[in-house]
Amino acid sequence: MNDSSYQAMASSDATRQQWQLDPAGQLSYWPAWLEHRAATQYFEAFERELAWQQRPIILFGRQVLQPRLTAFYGDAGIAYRYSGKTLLAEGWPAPLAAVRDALETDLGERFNSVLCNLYRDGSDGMGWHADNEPELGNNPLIASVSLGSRRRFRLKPSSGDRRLVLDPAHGSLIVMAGDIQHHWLHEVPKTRRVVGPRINLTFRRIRSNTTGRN
Ligand SMILES: O=C(O)CCC(=O)C(=O)O
Ligand SMILES: [Mn+2]
Repeated sequence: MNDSSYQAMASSDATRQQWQLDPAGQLSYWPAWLEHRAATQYFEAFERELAWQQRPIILFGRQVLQPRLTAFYGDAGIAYRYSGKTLLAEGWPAPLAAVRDALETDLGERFNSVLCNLYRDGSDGMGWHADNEPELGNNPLIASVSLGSRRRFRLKPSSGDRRLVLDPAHGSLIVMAGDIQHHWLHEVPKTRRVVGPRINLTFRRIRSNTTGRN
């Protein structure tokens, strides 16, 4: 991680780096969570098989298309609401279920849904936001798997101009946990660099109760 001089690393070993963030929240990064060959096979399967769509969102009161493709999967009946739309999950394609199972084993957490993003090139991106939809509960644990080209992943405190910067590797895993979504925003900025496609999978647990209770 660049630009982290102000931010002490809580621990680091051969497989994982971990930060206890100030003001709050935990960030962990496994640079090689998946073996390179397995990561490439997953990338190819997901690029080919997932039901990618460019969806409309409301931005500053106007409807525009998201600058990336997305797909949503999960346990049948799980609903995810954003920007006035509801996506309904209809089950898990086998390779996505395999990644979910490996995450559940490694992290000791359960995930009932995954939001998939395909950044086709440098003109695709995702603006500053927090994963704070009420149906995720108060302090969600988000497991984010990156495949394909490296893109910048930046975090900043909700107030202030500091930045934490990661360039998540092919087959890497980022976990955001604790109260990070209350205090930090994250983004994948667009870039003028020539970059190939990147797939990111954010595994989440949506609570059936959508009033914000855990
Ligand atoms: O592509 C990424 O690394 C981030 C994706 C993300 O923040 C999200 O899906 O909410
Ligand atoms: Mn996010």
